[in-house]
Amino acid sequence: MIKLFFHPSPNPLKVALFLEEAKLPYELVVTDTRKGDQHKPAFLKINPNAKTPAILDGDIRVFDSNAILLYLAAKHQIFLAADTEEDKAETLSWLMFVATGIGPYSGQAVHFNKYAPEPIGYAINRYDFEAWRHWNILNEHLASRRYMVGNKYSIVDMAVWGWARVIPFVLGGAEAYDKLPNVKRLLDEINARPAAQRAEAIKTQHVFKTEVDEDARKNLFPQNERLAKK
Ligand SMILES: N[C@@H](CCC(=O)N[C@@H](CS)C(=O)NCC(=O)O)C(=O)O
Repeated sequence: MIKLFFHPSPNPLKVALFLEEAKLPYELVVTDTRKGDQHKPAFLKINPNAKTPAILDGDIRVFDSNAILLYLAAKHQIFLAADTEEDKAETLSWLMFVATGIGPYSGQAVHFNKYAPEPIGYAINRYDFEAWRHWNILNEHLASRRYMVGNKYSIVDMAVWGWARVIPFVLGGAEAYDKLPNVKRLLDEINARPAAQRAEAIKTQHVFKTEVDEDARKNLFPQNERLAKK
């Protein structure tokens, strides 16, 4: 059975959504990043990058959320919008766009707005600007199509969903959805799916640390150690 190493954050939720949609049996392994589970040697063998999500599929380990989506979709031939060469190219392009743009810029926007030890105007402006720029590109893309690729609900929509759920947290409040109506339409459609509701409910069925206290900051932001030594 697949083991899913999970924390209720945007990237792991994409994979939980896929597994729920595909009705693949899986065992959830709580990987509480606020408690430092991502740095444990046993987990680093599964994901040397010390982040969630990761999966074990038998003896095969896969890490990085969009790699997991592609691996599972290809293996089970499900939720791949890849009927044509053009759709395959679009699928890869948008999956990489989410992995290298939407995720990191949204994550850094949150970091500098909410978690940096001191406010740094330049960084706040840069990441807010880039996060908005990436989300606006998705909004524009979705203006003329129901789904991200090929008129089909696919892993690309699941990848977008993981982050679209937290847009208010990333872009400064729920009003951000008013400026991204096409992204919001896709989000609402996926949120209405029972699989999305089951994926969201995982956090209520397991215990995860909720406070970002000093210990959690040490686990999540190890770079701060270097500041302390200066
Ligand atoms: N590129 C990775 C990024 C994974 C990532 O940043 N995961 C976050 C949760 S969304 C995490 O585990 N953070 C804990 C940490 O940075 O220590 C992916 O898409 O899976």
